This record gives sequence, structure tokens and C-alpha cells, in this order.
Amino acid sequence: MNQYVPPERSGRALDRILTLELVRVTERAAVAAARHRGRGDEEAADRAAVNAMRYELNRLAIDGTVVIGEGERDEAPMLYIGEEVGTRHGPKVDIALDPLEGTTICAKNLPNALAVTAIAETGHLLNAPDVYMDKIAIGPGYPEGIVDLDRTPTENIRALAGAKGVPVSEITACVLDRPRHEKLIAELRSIGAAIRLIGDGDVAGIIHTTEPETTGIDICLGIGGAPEGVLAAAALRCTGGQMQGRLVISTDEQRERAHRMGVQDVAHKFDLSEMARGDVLFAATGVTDGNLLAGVRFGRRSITTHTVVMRAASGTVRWIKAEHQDLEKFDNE
Ligand code: VTB
Repeated sequence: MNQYVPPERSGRALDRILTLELVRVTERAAVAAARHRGRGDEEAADRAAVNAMRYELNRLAIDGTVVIGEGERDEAPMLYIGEEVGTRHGPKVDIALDPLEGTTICAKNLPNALAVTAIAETGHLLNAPDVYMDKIAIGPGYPEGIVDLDRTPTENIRALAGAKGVPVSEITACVLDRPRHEKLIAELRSIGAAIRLIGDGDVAGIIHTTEPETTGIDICLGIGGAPEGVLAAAALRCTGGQMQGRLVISTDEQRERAHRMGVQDVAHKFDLSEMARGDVLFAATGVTDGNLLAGVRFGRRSITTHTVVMRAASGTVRWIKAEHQDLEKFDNE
């Protein structure tokens, strides 16, 4: 007879049922945001997603604390850092969320806006302040340490091309289209790499490195939001892949904020396991159409959503296409 191993000792501390429960959380946020798709109103889209995600999170049987959220308590009315969510009857967990990752892409109805949530055991997600983070990420299947934030973009791309067995010209790097990346973009182009310039949405960009055959993206690099970095790390923790991140601190106020959140060495280079450790659940639902996930479809009789949900302990990745029949219920329940 198999001996029962308590979850704490098996390294599978999160209830596996939560994995599927989490799908509702991102589904509902995505549907709410998608109603504002292409209407040019970023705030309305974000507000709708936040409300919907909070409603559904509070129905989960967890004793949860938001550690990556909509902002600090005084600036975000809902899903702020430190807010307690869930029914309070259940495992103590930390939550990272972005009800609408890519508010601008949603408002413009461009690709890859997502509703995203990750759950981890308490203390197992980096409590990143809302500052920038310099990031580098690649998908699974490469030797450990093949890329490194402390090497130049040229060195990293060459090493990756070597490991993949292709010329540099067959490597595509995903980079946020920002003036701060002018030098990075020029360097990548000078060595012949291709760049996928994205307007927003580097969580999706990093996840896209895990399926290069489908997305065409091999590596994601450059500076984006630190909270988005932790969310992306949670996803890579489930799928495999490598990632490093370093906070970009430019003022004393930011340094103090980082200290307050428990980051003592602000120049520290965080690796994947320092950003997301232990058992982690991650779910993302497409809001707008994207490379890996289709966006929400409003049909005559049902709403269709596409979600990917993953669990680090088992490495399971599930793609869930859901048809929600009862529109009224889905919106007003
Ligand atoms: C990125 C991007 C996000 O923030 O992390 C970005 O992926 C970083 O901030 O979708 P800037 O826009 O200031 O460059 C987002 O755009 C969302 O906030």
C-alpha cells in the first residue's frame, strides 16, 4: 500500500484542485476586459478586469495574500499588495496577478493581452516593487547558464544560436518597443538577429519563448516591469526555461520601496527560482488574439475563452478551451 505523504513533505503543497479552480479566475477577468477590447479606454478595461478577477478570487477556498498586484495600498483600491483574498478557509498562499496585462493592447485590440494569475506557497514569490526590471528569458531544453544578464546581448544571442544549432540570423528576440532599448535593438540588428518588437505585454513575450516553433520567439530581453517579471517567472517555473532579472533602481524612493518589500540588495541578479519557488500554479486567459492563446469570442449563444493553466510540481500544462453557455450567469453571478 502506498504510504500517504503529506503535501508539505512531498513538495506538492498546493491542492491540485486549485489548478482548475484558478482557470475561472482568469477566464472571468478576460471576458470582462474583452468587452472593452478595441474601445480606446484602457482604464475601463482594466477596472472591469480587476473587479471580475477579485470577485472570482474571493470564491476560491484559499487564505490568500496578494504580493504582486495592482499597486500599493494607497494607490490601488482593489487587489493591492497585501490585500487578503479567498474564502480564508484553505491553504495559506501568495498570489501574483495582473487582471489585464497589456491595457493598451486591449484598448487598441492588438495581439497578446492576457488575464494572468499565479499562486504559490506563502513566501515563495519575490515581492517585487513596481519598478523596472532588466530581464532575460529563454525556453526549456538549453544547457543551464547558456544566457546570462551579465553578458552582452551579442554574447547571449551567439550562445543561444550555437546551442540551438542555427545561425544568429535564425534567432528572433522579443523586445519591448521603447526608446530605452534603442542601443539594444541596434546591437541585435548589427549581429543579424531578428527582433519582434512589441508595444506591451512582456509576460506573453517571455511565455512565448517556451514554444518557439509556434511563436517564432527564441529569447526575450530588455527592461520591463518587475511585477510582470515575477509573473513570467511563475510561468517558466512550470514549463521549464531560464530567466534572470535585476531591478532597475534609479531613485532613493525606489530603493526604499524595494527595501520595504524585503529586497535588501537592489543590485541582486535574481534567477528563476528566486522569483518563483516551490509549487506554483499559473493561469493565463487570452483577452485579445495572441500567438499562443486566442482571445475571448462573444458568440450568439456562448462565450468562448482560451486558457493555459500549469502546475510546477507536476509540470502539467493544460490548454482549456471553455464555452460558457449562460451569458447572464457568467456576467452577473
Ligand atoms: C512592460 C509591459 C507591460 O509595462 O512590462 C511595461 O510588458 C513596462 O513599463 O505590458 P513601460 O510601459 O513604462 O515601458 C506594461 O506595459 C504594462 O504595464
